[in-house]
Amino acid sequence: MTNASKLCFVLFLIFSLSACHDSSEISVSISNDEPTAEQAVEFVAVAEKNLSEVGQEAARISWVYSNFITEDTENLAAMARRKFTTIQVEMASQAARFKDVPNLDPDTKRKLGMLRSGITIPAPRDAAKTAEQSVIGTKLRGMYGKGEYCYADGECLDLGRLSDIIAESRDPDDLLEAWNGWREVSPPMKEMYSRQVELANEGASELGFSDLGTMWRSAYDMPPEDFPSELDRLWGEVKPLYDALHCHVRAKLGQQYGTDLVPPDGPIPAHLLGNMWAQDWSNIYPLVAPPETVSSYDLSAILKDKGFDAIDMVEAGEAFFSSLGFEELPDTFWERSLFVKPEDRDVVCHASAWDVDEKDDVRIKMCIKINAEDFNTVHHELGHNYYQRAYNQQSYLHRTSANDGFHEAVGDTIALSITPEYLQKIGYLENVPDASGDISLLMKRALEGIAFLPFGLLVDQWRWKVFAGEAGPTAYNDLWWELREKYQGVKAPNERPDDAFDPGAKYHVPGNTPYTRYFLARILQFQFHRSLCDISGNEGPVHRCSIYGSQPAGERLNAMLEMGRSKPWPEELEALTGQSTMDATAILDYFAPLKTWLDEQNQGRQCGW
Ligand code: X8Z
Ligand code: ZN
Repeated sequence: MTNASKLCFVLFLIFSLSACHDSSEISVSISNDEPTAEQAVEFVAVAEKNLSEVGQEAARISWVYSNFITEDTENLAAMARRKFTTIQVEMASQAARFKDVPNLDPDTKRKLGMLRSGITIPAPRDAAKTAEQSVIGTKLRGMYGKGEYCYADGECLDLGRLSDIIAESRDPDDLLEAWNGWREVSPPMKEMYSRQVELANEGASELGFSDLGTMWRSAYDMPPEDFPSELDRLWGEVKPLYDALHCHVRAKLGQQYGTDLVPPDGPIPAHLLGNMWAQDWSNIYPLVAPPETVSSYDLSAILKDKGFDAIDMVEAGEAFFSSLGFEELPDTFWERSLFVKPEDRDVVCHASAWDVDEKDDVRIKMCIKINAEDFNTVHHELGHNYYQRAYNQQSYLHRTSANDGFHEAVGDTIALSITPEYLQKIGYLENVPDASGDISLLMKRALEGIAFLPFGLLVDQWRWKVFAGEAGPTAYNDLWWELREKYQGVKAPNERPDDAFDPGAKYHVPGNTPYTRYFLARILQFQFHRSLCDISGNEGPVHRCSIYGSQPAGERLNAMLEMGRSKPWPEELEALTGQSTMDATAILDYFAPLKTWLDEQNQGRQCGW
């Protein structure tokens, strides 16, 4: 199973299993003699067939649970998760038997590796422990989905409404209450989370990995011990740009809120950056914007003025992919997706994309708000769906992305093409801003993409240390803030309570979704964009390029998407970009004019924290 390489779009897969399979039915009979290469091929085929069947049932159960969180659906989801994990672990253990068989063909060898290491949350083979782990995993997800904070006047707000306050309010007290309020959801998760870590580590160890972190790092077509230095290399390349943005933003926040609250030489309090996790700063654009140019525009306002609803937003996304030559989404996508938060029940609102039948029953699940941020997220989710449909001819283990960062990067690549020229072409904008508006445009993009980079990195830096046993439950929160300060230069706005479990207030921690993929995606999306712009014949600056309507770009993108995971990711990257390594120069070149502007602004300021 390739869960480690799949993503929140297939989080559901770890939830279920059809009741009609038990591990004896899916084993290939092997004698006690040394297994042969032929048996390995046969084993992989049977494992793929069964995991695929089971996965499809899994998808349906998890879909219902995520769209309708009740005691009963939670129970069903936990049962399904237990059965599915059991099969995954069984397949992984059997795969280990074949790994040193002589004369294995490279593809089978690679698939055996995927079976062995591709479980996002392995369980110990002890049935009671598997059951315990499944209940914990399901409960944690539900606790996050149902989370809300009740104000003294009795009004209770969910994450969406609390996030609106963080995005819009400029009153530090209101910001602080919303920020703290959401973090009351997670302390009850801490004990369960730590037990989950114990169990998953035991499962990883039974499969031959030192801990779950090593298992996660094994999914990148390179030795797991080399992966962290690859991340350090990329982070080292982009850090100067992040530091310049941080310095400017901190100075502007100091002007807005006063230097008592925002000291000019220290980390920025995390509640002032316009996002619940300070991972995307676009909502504070008005506070940090370059002096207004006549040519600036506000996409959120445009969408609202045009009277857009959630479906209009998704249709706009589909139209973009259609312009590249991708087939329209099937009717079932429109019938079965969740676009709007239901009033009458608890759902998991965190946006996700689903591939229920591994063919064309693709869907998104999202509580869409009419603003620019969600316009981007719609494109992000659709990127997953188009990828899923493109690789549906591949065999089961190859029906995922080249590495998990690729899956996250596709829709984000398309979102870079939402330029003023594009908005004018489709009738959203009357006049295209001249070049004097470029710094504004780049600032908006940087508040989203550059601000995200250290957060994208640190979530798993935290988890890897936790999985490695370097921090136990009493040290979880301190380690979290140590890393947030180290990488992001942000700090908790107040002393954290003893029972705080702030990592649990981020979806991917209770949801157990690996996070490094989003860091990789930020690097890759600019590499993809640069290449697709070249292919589309763009001659201007890359930040003004939109590949909208370019069939050659669409064909080249599709050629990579269709490959799924059939080749090591460097080969697939090369097929699209001509480069076989992840390369931060694309993102740095894209933002070069902004970097020059930021350096000018920062003259005389003390940067760093
Ligand atoms: O979780 C997501 C997507 C679904 S795969 C909405 N993202 C990360 C997050 O929200 O934290 C996209 C950006 C990073
Ligand atoms: Zn995603």
